[in-house]
Amino acid sequence: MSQLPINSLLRQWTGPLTEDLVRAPGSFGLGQVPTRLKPDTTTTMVCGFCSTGCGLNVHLKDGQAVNLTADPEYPVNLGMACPKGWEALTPLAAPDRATAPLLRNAATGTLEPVSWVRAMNEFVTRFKGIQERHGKHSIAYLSTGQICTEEMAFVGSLFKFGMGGLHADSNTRQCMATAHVAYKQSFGFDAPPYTYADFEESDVLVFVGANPCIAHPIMWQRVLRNPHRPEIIVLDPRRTETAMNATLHLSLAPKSDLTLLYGLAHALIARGAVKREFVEDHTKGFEAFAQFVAEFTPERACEAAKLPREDFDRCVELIATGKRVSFWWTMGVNQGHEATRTAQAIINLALMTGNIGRPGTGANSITGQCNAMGSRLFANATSLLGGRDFTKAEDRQTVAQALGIPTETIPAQNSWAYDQIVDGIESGAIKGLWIIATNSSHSWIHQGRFNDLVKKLDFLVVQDLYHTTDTAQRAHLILPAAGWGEKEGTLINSERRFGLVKKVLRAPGEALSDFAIFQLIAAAWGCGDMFREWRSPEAAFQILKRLSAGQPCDITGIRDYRHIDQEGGIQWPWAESTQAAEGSPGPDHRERRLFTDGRFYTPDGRAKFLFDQPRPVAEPTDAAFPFTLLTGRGTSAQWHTNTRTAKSEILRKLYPADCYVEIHPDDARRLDIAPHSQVTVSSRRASLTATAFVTPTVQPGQVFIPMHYDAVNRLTFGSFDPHSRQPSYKHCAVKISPA
Ligand SMILES: Nc1nc2c(c(=O)[nH]1)N[C@H]1C(S)=C(S)[C@@H](COP(=O)(O)OP(=O)(O)OC[C@H]3O[C@@H](n4cnc5c(=O)[nH]c(N)nc54)[C@H](O)[C@@H]3O)O[C@H]1N2
Ligand SMILES: Nc1nc2c(c(=O)[nH]1)N[C@H]1C(S)=C(S)[C@@H](COP(=O)(O)OP(=O)(O)OC[C@H]3O[C@@H](n4cnc5c(=O)[nH]c(N)nc54)[C@H](O)[C@@H]3O)O[C@H]1N2
Ligand code: SF4
Ligand SMILES: [Mo]
Repeated sequence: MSQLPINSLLRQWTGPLTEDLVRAPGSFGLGQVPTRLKPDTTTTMVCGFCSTGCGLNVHLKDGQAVNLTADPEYPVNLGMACPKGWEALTPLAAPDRATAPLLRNAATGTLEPVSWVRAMNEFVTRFKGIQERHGKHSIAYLSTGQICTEEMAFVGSLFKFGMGGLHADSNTRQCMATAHVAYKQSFGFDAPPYTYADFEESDVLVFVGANPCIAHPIMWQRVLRNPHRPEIIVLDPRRTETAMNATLHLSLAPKSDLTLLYGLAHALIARGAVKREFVEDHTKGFEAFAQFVAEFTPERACEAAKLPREDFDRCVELIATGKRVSFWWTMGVNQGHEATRTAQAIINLALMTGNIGRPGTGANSITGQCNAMGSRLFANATSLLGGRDFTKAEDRQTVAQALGIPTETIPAQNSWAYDQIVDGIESGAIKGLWIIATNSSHSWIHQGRFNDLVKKLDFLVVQDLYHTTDTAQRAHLILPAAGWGEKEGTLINSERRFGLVKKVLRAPGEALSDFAIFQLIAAAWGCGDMFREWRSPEAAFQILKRLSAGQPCDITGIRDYRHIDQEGGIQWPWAESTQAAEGSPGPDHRERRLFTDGRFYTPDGRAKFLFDQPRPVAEPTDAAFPFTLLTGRGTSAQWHTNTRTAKSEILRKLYPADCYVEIHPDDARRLDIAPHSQVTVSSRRASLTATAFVTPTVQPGQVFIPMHYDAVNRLTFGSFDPHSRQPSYKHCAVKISPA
């Protein structure tokens, strides 16, 4: 077993952290931890890019991965993988991997390699110093939906219970905060109800602000396996790859979703398409909702969304007559100024038509990062471990008991959200920041402001695979992390399935798994005792089980990692009582959906209809900035800020090297912009140069730039949904001209 015997290490740890201690065989790892696997074998693990969670067979030679193939048995991907999955091992071998801690030399300004002992001493002295000068809550961290669940829970617990911190958030805020809040308010818990089989069992699929052909290609493959000749409706301003494959594309005006969805509800009510029995037995607030949408006539909806009436009517007809209608949404919804209510407008449609809890139905938010779901439930950042609430005394007590720590160590206050932490840097409230597995300097909205503000920090620590990321280059201290495939743990995919990541490669140099880094920090900070039980990821998994007990995400019935392995992943919930009654999930319980009994997680068991008046966008277009800038995923070969995908020669061949902007032919003609010429795109904040891609996939008056090119967030405008505080990445005003 690749256990890290922190116990024995902590026993020895009476004085300062020494080099010998760090290097003691089998202590913190330092790349020496052997894999648990036989040296020449093939093993299955889940992909570490997107939330689909495909099973990959990794082939080892002499204990090191040499190749991988898509697993034909895994219930998620059934033998398929997208280019990123096929190339997943390549980015690990990149020459710019951080192989030792790097500390900025105050005199020369350069980053220089130091020992782990020096790095830890620096980490502790600087952060503690800041806390002493400015208060405990003057340090914060920003983490990720891209490390293992055990690691997220560890850092969240370490920071809040061990280091006395309060403000912690992650890039899940940029991505899934809206779905999290929408589900919690409507269903009583953050619970995406579906299983991937629903893609195959629907007769009508409605995709809102989602482009699965590019962003979730293997989910799209599952749609293609649907034998019911389904109707596919796509609501997206752009004629995306997904929209091109739809049977009905509603090319709505950007951010007109809420009015359009209320209009659809209005028309469905008028048509008598409401499933009265379901609504009466299992929901609350429908009458008020029906009254509210009375004024959202089809005429009003079509005018706001700039849609032909026939298309609107056809959409109503398909939803009304479909027997199994599923609704799917992604970032076109979550990243908006009224995102939570928009997500709930989708939930309302599913509830009122009784399309939930049955095969092929559901109000289904697709997650983004490989472990966005883990982050939502177990990160201990903005909600307390196990999907609980920091502000509830009872929840704090339960968690304290499960962890064997004093209840008083758990803050009774919620953390600031990402944008509030950034504002905190500006106001001087936040002086120290620790960034883990996210590249904020590229991905945060209105990037220029963020990058100016981080200069104000007394201490910035970045924990990443690479020392070259935009954010790492600004750090005072870089902690070199092992990546997917170099460590163990679980990821939770979009359909709530726990999957396993295994150590199939040795991390380069002195890079350590995030888990081992958190162990080191716990020990160096002087709170190692509190984390004695966190001696390995699998030991931490047993803690997570305890933390889930009695919650909707109860996983007490999952025995251990081997159990997850044997079952091809296990979806939550899987309680001990279920395991006792049913035996292991097996083929009968491989694909499970929630709410089959019509009971939701609210106190009265009813789902709620929630709604609000639509609001104008924060930065409308005008004469000076007449174009709407849309942003999102560009190709299936690019991952976010491209720190990983750009390392593969194969993937690099599958996307344009330089930033490009999609412009409608009418606009290009009017502005004298030739295809493939250079254009300047400016917002009130900054400008960038991009290659013009003249294409009718965008409507006149709109331009689209993929988020993978770092300049894009120089343009975006920092506005946020008031409920989820998720950034509105998909709307700001720009102008374009030939460069
Ligand atoms: N290849 C690849 N795959 C990925 C990722 C990646 O970086 N690369 N990232 C992963 C992550 S973390 C995420 S969150 C997902 C994102 O997955 P998606 O959300 O599917 O991808 P996006 O391209 O961000 O946005 C989807 C669509 O929203 C549309 N949109 C913009 N404004 C509006 C609007 O006002 N209304 C509506 N209805 N639609 C609008 C855009 O035109 C775009 O086509 O992808 C995941 N998968
Ligand atoms: N304009 C615009 N901006 C957007 C979006 C958009 O649609 N439009 N989408 C937003 C969304 S949905 C998301 S999710 C964010 C994503 O934004 P980011 O999270 O900033 O993007 P990534 O490139 O995935 O950054 C992850 C970082 O973690 C590192 N890393 C990978 N694995 C590990 C690991 O195991 N341990 C450690 N320590 N580090 C690791 C990688 O090298 C990389 O630097 O971008 C957001 N930004
Ligand atoms: S679809 Fe997502 S999980 Fe599957 S191989 Fe591609 S990136 Fe990996
Ligand atoms: Mo995301």
